[in-house]
Amino acid sequence: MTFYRDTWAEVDLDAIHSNTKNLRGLLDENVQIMAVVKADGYGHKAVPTAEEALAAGAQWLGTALLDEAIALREAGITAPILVLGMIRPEDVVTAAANDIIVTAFQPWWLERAEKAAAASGQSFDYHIKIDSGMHRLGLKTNEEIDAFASRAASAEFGRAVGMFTHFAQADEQETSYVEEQTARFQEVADRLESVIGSIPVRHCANSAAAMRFPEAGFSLVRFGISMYGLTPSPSITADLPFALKPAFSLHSRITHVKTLEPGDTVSYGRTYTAESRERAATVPIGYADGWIRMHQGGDVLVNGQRCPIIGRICMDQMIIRVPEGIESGELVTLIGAQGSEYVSMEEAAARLDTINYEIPCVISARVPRLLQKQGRKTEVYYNIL
Ligand code: PMH
Repeated sequence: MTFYRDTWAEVDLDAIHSNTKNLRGLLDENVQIMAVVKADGYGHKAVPTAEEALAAGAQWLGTALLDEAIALREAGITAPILVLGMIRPEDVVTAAANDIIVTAFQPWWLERAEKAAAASGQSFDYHIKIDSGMHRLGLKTNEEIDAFASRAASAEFGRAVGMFTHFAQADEQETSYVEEQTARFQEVADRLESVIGSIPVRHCANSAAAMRFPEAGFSLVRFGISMYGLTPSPSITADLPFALKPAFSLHSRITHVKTLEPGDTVSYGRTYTAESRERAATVPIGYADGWIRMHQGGDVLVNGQRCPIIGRICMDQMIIRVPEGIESGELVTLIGAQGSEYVSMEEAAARLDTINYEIPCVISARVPRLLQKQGRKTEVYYNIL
C-alpha cells in the first residue's frame, strides 16, 4: 500500500511477540490467553497484532464489536473470537455463521437471541457476563441471575460456553475491591452452573490483574495494554521480571523551516510570540490525525533533541521550535526514541490529562501504520476514506 504523506506510525510486531511471550511465562501452563484487539488493536492494527499474539502463545481474541470480530474472520483468522461488548440479540445468527462467540448479559437479551436463532435454525455460543462491581454490563442481582439461569437451561439454540467479569480497580495499590469482585464472580458463576450445568471457561483478569495476581487467572486471561508494551498504571510493572516493550511509535518529517523575528507570533489565535530570533519548523500532523490541540507545549524529538510544540495545533499541521541547522525533511519523533531521548506514551498522555491507552487509539486512520518485524517494514495499513 502506497502513501504520499510524511507522517506515519510504526508498530513493532517483535515487541508484541516478546510481550506476549513474557506475559505467557507469568501464567500457569493451563491458563489460556485472550489477546484483546478491539479498537483496531488499540490503534496498532488488529489483524497483524492478532496474528503476532497468536504466534506468540495467545489462543483467543477479544473484540468490543461484532463488526471487529467479522473483520478478523474476513482477514482469514480462525482462532476463537469473543465479542466482549453487547451485540444486538438478532445478530447472533450472523455471529454464529462467522463462528464468533458472543456475550449474554441479561435475561431479555438471551430471550431475544433465542427467538432470532430459532427463526433461522442457527445455534450460537455465548459467554455470560457477570457484573461483579464494574456496573457496566452483566448480571447483577440474584433475580437476574436466576431468571437468566433458568432461561439458559431450557434454551435450544444458545450454549453457555464461558462466564466472565471485569475488574474496576485492578491497577491500583488497593486490592480489596479486586478480592470482593473475585468472590462475587465465583459465587455467581457457581450459582449459574448449578442450574445450567458445567460451563468450561471462566475469566476475569485484564492486564493489571493477570500481572499482579497470576494465580487468579481462572482458565483464561485477557491481555490488552500490556501486550502492546504499555503498563496499565505506573504502580504495576515495578515487580515484573521483564520490561514491557512499547510497540507503537509516531513520526513525521519537517516540511518548512523559517526564522521568527522577536515579536512574530505563531499559528491561529497567536498564542505564541517569539522572544528572540529563533527557528520554527512546520510538521505535517494535526488534530485531524488525532494529534489534538492539547499537545501544544509538549516536546517532540528532532535530531535527538527535545523541541517544543509552539502555538496552536492546526487540523493538518503544527509548528515546533528547533535549533539552528535543522532543515526541511528532518525526522520528527512525536512518540518514541531518538538517540538517548525518549517521549513515552505516558508523557504524551499526561499532557492531555489522560492515560496511555487513549493515545494510540485516537491516532486516526489518516496516519498510516507501518508494521515492522526485525527492523524491516512488512506491511502498511492505510485507509483514509
Ligand atoms: N477485558 C475487557 C472486558 C476489557 O474491556 C478490556 C479493556 C480488557 C479485557 C483488557 O484490559 P487491559 O487493556 O487493561 O489489559 N477495556 C478497556 C476499556 O473499556 N477502556 O479501557 C480499556
